[in-house]
Amino acid sequence: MKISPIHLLLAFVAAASASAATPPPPPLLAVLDSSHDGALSPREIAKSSSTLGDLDKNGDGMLTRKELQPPPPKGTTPPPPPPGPSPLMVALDLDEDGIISAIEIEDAPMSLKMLDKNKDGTISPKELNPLKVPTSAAD
Ligand SMILES: [Ca+2]
Ligand SMILES: [Ca+2]
Ligand SMILES: [Ca+2]
Repeated sequence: MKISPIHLLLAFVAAASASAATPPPPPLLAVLDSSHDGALSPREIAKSSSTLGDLDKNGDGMLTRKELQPPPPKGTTPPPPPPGPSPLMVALDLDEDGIISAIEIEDAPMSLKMLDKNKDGTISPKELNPLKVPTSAAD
């Protein structure tokens, strides 16, 4: 296939902007990580059910995509959708329907603990982004 200069330019701009600015944290993490250290502590995991419950604006007991991803402030362009669901969403959305139901909210602490691969009780940034962590094949 033929690659036109404009495609190269677009790729360059995308790469440049990706490296220049750190992307905003995934909404779910931003909500659950009340200490803003990028990791979920045992306490943050334990209260995840009530934290998620607070997001349920219309009180129907479940979190829809709209409630999970609040609209950006006026005057700003919405960020492009992430390439895939965040590991947090994957962990919480047990039936993969894109909605966190009442049962899934209730099970949130248990679901989150599944992400704690090294069982130290804290979900580290690495554990939240397993795709970005290179596997140590050299070991
Ligand atoms: Ca935290
Ligand atoms: Ca669901
Ligand atoms: Ca951990």
